[in-house]
Amino acid sequence: MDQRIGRAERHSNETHVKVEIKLDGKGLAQVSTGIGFFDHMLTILAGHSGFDIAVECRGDLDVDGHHTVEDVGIVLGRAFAQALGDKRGIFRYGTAFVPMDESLAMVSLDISGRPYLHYDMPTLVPMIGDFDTQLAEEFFRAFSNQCGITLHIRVLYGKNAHHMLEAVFKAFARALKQAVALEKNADGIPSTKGIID
Ligand SMILES: [Mn+2]
Repeated sequence: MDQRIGRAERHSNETHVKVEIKLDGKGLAQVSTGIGFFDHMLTILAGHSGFDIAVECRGDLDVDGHHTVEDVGIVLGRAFAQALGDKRGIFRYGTAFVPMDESLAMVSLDISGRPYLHYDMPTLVPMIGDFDTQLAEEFFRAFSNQCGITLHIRVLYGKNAHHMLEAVFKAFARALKQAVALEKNADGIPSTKGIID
């Protein structure tokens, strides 16, 4: 089987983003977005999915982090879709509950071809370091829109915002890992329609 690798870049007046993702990797991350906590989350995404992820973003952080986080989600989603190709042989669904200390996150997703985001999160403190906590939702929406995944995210409970978002990114990584895994003896498209697009 060909290597499942995706590459995408996007240049606008607000950001310059370059992404490479290798699904059957070692969980290696090479990320640089200019936002420390966001780099931490992308590193976690790589480490817990087993994907090798390289992200380079130069964004207009003099405005705020919004364009940077959203546009990384867009480009990562495009690269992920490219790496998946026609989705032949994949498990398609993934669900993970991940605790982090007092917090518990659940992510359930379907690589369905249909973008959808359900995001249910307690109110968080506004900032973690220089990361605006509202932007996590923007990241997941952008990713889901670009690669056509149905994505349900919920933090069941928690107190510390860093723990809650970290649990979400870990659960997202674990769920994605399950969903892209190749099923034994399955080389078809995992849909009774015969396509996922
Ligand atoms: Mn942490």
